[in-house]
Amino acid sequence: MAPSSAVDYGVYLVTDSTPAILGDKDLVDIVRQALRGGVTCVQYREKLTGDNHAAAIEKARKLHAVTKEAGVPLLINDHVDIAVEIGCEGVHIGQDDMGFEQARKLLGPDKIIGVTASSKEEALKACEMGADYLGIGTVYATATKKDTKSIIGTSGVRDILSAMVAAGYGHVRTVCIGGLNASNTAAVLAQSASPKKSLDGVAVVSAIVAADDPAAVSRDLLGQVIAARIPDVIKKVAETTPLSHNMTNLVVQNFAANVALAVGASPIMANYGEEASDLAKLGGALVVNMGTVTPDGLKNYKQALEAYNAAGRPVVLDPVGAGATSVRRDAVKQLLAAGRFAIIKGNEGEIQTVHGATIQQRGVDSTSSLSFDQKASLVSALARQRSSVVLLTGKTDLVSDGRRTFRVDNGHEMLGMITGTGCTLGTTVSAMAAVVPKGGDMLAAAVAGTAMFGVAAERAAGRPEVRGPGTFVPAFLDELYLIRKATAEGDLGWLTLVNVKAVEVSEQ
Ligand code: 3NM
Repeated sequence: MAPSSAVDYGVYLVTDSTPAILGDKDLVDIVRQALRGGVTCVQYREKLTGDNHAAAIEKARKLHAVTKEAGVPLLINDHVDIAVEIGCEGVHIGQDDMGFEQARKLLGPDKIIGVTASSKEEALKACEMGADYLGIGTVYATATKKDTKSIIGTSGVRDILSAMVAAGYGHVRTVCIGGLNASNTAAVLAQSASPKKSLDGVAVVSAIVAADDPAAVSRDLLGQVIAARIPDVIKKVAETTPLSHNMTNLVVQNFAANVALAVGASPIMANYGEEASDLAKLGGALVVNMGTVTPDGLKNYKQALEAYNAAGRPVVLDPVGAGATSVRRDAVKQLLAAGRFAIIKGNEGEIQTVHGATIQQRGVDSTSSLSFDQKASLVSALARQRSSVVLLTGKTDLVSDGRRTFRVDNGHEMLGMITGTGCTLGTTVSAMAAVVPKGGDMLAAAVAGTAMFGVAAERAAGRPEVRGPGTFVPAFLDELYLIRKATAEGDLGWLTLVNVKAVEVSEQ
């Protein structure tokens, strides 16, 4: 299980075993379905009456077996003793429950302790004590919990987030709770974001537990949560101008450098591996694009990959034409053996090749033989195989980290009429990868870059002066720049064009 700093609080399921919500369904089965849909954190919440203590421990153990298999933390509401007994990942305590310090003493330093907060004062007190995350609420009145302290709405959440930043607790994770569901999550996340801090996710009870299809609702929520992370990634690129080190092919060097500048990164097109150890220390990211691979080039890529891995900085692999020749197939094998890639980006044939299939690509063109479901399974399988985020480009782009898989339906056919758009998407994504903090969400960075790129293409193609590929290129650069600038200034209107959804992946 990941350390507590790497927990994803995006879609946080809180259980409820009361007949009004659970009905006659089996809680473990509901949680299993929710995990399949993409729930990222589970809290077991049970009112103990005195004679159901043993049954609650038994249920907690069963839930823990299911969450462990999914690689998701299980937290216990209130009952620290149950968390200690079953050895799960932590607890959630209210302001009135067992004191924080006592809980920390019983659980030890590595377990997660979350605290409920409904005011700035409560939030800051919990942060001061060392809470790993806050459950902020109640956002909206809810039939699930009638004894809530105060209904604070999204403006109340925003005030708490601002107060946390002002007090130096901007790093403490947060979810909000109360009346959240698939129809209001995107709006709540957008409205509650303060200029310097957004929520990490939403905590829901009835929206999932009482749903006819808990997996489908969880997937819907997951798509909204990941989409809500897009502006923060782009804003951070705009604010920090990260280095995008491109070892790329002869065809796209100039275009890739211009795209890097437009999205707010600082490009360096350095193909000499010897330079990488110095460049890797500058807080950026590397793109290895093997579009015009040579024996010398391959040696340089490997040297740079090792330097960036050693510095703990992300590397994007763009295995251009991987399935076109035996030389390229071998180059992919050598690169995969030489180090770790944070993101692997390619078209269908390239991703199939990286996954180990022997297919014949016609040059750098994409083959197209897989169904949508097969592509979703492929990206998820390769992501797990390589512990990377995998981005498969096409009319619909697919992005996966092996547990969460998304489709991005943005872009325009004009992108296929000019050279280097696939390569420059790699550059864009590298800029986004460069701003992901340790333990942060690399998948959200890849989704952010992909969505920004696709929306810029749509807006460029729609401009009156764009009459074909020649006029598209400058308009596209302008739109990347304009989206970056608007996002940095807090103007997020373009997000209405973003089309990102979580998808179901069948085991194949
Ligand atoms: N805690 P639903 S509100 C468990 O405000 C809980 O602290 C709350 O249920 C708080 O998602 C709540 O069904 C119930 O609205 C939320």
